[in-house]
Amino acid sequence: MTEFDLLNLKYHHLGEARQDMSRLLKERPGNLSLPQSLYNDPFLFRVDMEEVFMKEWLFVGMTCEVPTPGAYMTVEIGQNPVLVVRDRDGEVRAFHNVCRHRGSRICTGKQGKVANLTCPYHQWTYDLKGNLLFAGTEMGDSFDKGEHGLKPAHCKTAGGFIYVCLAEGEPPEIDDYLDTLATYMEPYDMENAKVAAESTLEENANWKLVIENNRECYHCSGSHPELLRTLLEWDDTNDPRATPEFKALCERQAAEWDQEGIPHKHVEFGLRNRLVRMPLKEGTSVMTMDGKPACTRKLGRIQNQNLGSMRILHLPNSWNHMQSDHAIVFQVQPISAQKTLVTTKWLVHKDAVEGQDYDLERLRHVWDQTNKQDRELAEQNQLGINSLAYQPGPYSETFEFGVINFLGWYSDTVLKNLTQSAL
Ligand code: 3BY
Ligand code: FES
Ligand code: FE
Repeated sequence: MTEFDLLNLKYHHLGEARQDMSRLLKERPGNLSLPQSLYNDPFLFRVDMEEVFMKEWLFVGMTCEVPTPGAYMTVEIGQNPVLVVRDRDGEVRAFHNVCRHRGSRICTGKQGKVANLTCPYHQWTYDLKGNLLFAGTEMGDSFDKGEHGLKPAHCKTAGGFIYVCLAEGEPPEIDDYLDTLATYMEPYDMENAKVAAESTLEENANWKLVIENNRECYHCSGSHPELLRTLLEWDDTNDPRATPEFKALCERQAAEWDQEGIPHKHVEFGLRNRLVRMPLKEGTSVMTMDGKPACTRKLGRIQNQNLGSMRILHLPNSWNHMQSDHAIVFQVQPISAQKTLVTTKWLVHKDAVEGQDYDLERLRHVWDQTNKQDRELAEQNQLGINSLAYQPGPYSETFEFGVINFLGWYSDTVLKNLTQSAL
C-alpha cells in the first residue's frame, strides 16, 4: 500500500468494508457519480476485485494470439497469474499459472509456444490439458500425479474472443451473449487475424473511472479531435440524442449491410454486453486520420469497406471496435485503487504485410492519441475526486446513459455477489 492509499483508508477490516460497500451501493442515487471511497479506498478496491474480477467473465485476449497447439499467453487477474493455452485438439484452455509443486509461476513470459508446460523451478511438467506428466523421481511411492494437475479456470471462446472466469463454482451465464457474438463475428474470421500492434498504458485512476470515461462521448468534442474525424458521437441507434438525419444514415447503411449478410442490429444481454454496428461519418470508412482504410487487405470474407464500426461491450473490462480492415480490442486491468492498465490491440488479416498492406503508424495513430487523451481525462478525474470538495455529481441522461448503465451493472453485480458469498 502506498502512502497515498493510506490517506484514503476508511475501514479497520475487510468485513466492515464489505458491509459498507453494500450500504453505499444500496443508498446510491443511480443518476449521480459514486461516493469518493468507491474510487479511492483500498479496502473497497479489494471488494471490487473479489466480487467482480474474481467472479465475473473477463476478456483476456484473442484466439489468434494462441494460433496453434502449444501456443500460450499469460495474463494477470489481480494477483492471479493465469495461463491461456491451445491444446492439441485445438481447444483454448485456461489454467492458473501456478505450479502444483511449490507454487512457482510456470510460464514466465507474455507469450510463447511449448510442447508441454514445464515449471522453471524443479521442472515438473504438465501436458496442454493440465495433467501432470513428470515430477522427477524424488517424490516417493505414495505420490499421485493424478492429484496434482494444473488448476483450471473457466474459459470460453466465441468469434475470436477469449473470456476467462476465476469463479470457484459455476460461473455466471454467458452463452446467449457468446452465441450472438459468434454470429456477429462470423464475417471477420478472427482465427485468421493477427495482432499488428499493441500498447499498454498505465493510468493513475480507478478502473471504474476508465470504464466510465469510455462509456460516454460527452467528452469527445473537447478532447478527441483525431477520433472525431470519423466517429459519430451517437453510441447506438437507440441513443436518446439521435437525430432524423442520423437515423436515416443508419437505415441506408443497414440496407447495404443486410445485402451482404453483415449483422448490425443493436442487441443487449442485461447491461453487461452490447453489440451494435454503427456507421462512421459520411465519406469515411475506418477510424484513421483521413477516414480511408488502414490496411488494403480486409478481414475475413468482408468486401464492403464501409462497415462502420461494430462495437462490442463486455463489462467489466472490455470494449471493441470491429471495422472492415482492422479491429481494435481493449482490455482493462485494475492494479490498485488508483492504478489501472489499459491494453489496446490492433488486429489485421494474418496475411497482411507491414509496410506493404498497412503502415503501422497510420493504423494505430488515432487510437494512440485517443487513449492518451482518455488517460489524461481519467487521471484528472481521479485527482479531483480525491479532494475534500468532491461530491457525487449528476450524469446527463442523454449524453451519459452508458455510464448510468455501467454503474447499474456494477452495483447489481457487486450486491448480488456480496449476498451470495454471505450465504
Ligand atoms: O470507445 C468508443 O468508441 C468511444 C470513444 C469515446 C466514447 N466511446 C463510446
Ligand atoms: Fe514447480 Fe517446483 S515449484 S517444480
Ligand atoms: Fe474518450
